[in-house]
Amino acid sequence: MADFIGREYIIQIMEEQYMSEVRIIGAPVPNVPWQERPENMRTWMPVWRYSDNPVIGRNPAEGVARIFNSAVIPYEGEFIGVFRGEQTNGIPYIYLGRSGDGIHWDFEKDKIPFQDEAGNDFMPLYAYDPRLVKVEDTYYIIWCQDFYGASIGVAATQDFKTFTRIENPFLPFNRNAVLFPRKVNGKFLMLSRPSDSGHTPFGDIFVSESADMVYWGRHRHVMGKGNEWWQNVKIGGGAAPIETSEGWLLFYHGVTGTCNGYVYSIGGAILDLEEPSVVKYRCDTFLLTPEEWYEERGFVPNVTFPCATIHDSETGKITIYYGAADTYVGLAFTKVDEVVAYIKDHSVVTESDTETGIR
Ligand code: BMA
Repeated sequence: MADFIGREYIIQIMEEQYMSEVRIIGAPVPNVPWQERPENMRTWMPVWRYSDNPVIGRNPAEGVARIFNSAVIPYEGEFIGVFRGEQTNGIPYIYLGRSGDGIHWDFEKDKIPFQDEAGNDFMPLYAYDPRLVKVEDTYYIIWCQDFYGASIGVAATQDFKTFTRIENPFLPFNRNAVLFPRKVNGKFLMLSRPSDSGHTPFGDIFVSESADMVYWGRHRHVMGKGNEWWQNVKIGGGAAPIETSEGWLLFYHGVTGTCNGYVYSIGGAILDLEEPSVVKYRCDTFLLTPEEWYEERGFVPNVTFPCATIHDSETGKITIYYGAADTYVGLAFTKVDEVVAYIKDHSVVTESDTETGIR
């Protein structure tokens, strides 16, 4: 409760100081990777790409053919990340990477060595699409793995040396789990996307809560696939939600189907701070869709898949890390006030977005 009053107070101070500007609530990250919006940008979107994309190319490490759909976080003044590395045998695994600037990355040679709580090796058969979120003093890695079918795996670390697997939060089939970066009303919150055993042709985002990261319940529907064509097949959580004075800013992926397969775009929504199953605003246009060669051409063409952001509360700068064409990692940039204004201007919410999501 003290924490909550503290936050209200911080938001109030921020609003007084910056009037109606939208503020990120969180730590400053003055070295957030950044490039200003290009003057000759051909779209009217509030998100623009890094001119030197992709930042991670093919064959980035020994035995790893491609790195994509990966998550990064500030750490000890620099950056650290968990990377989906597609090994040369085709099986995806998670590798640790470090970077001084958030753009150039060095990867550890070996997969992250997960152990169980007794200290025994406890490696998943495969692991993909990791997210990395700090809650209080612990870093959590959340990914998709086999649990008699595609499901969610979780591990905790405090030093990035030992990584302890904790109980799988949900039954199969499930993917795209994303932890919130702080407890809400004293509970951990996790988004997930229940699915099936294949390349699921459906899927809505739900939120579940837990007092201890082991037992999960109070499941609520957050939002379904949209009526808009770019997200009319399925959606899935992307980067960990960013706390702002307007609500939780969520970058997620939306999928449409074509005669040549799925197309993955990046969308944006703002969830209520205290009851995140309620969608306050949801952008009816994509924020970024495959357009560049590294998004359109690769192992799976036409995929932009956000898994993390780095953001600076002082300046409102947000850097989005996204997988491109299941082959590369790209960066895209936005400012919190610009992207929130755009989402609000283009917001279309349905009844299932705005209800608390229990039936
Ligand atoms: C999804 C996941 C993602 C991948 C996407 C496009 O089902 O497997 O890892 O980026 O398909 O292939």
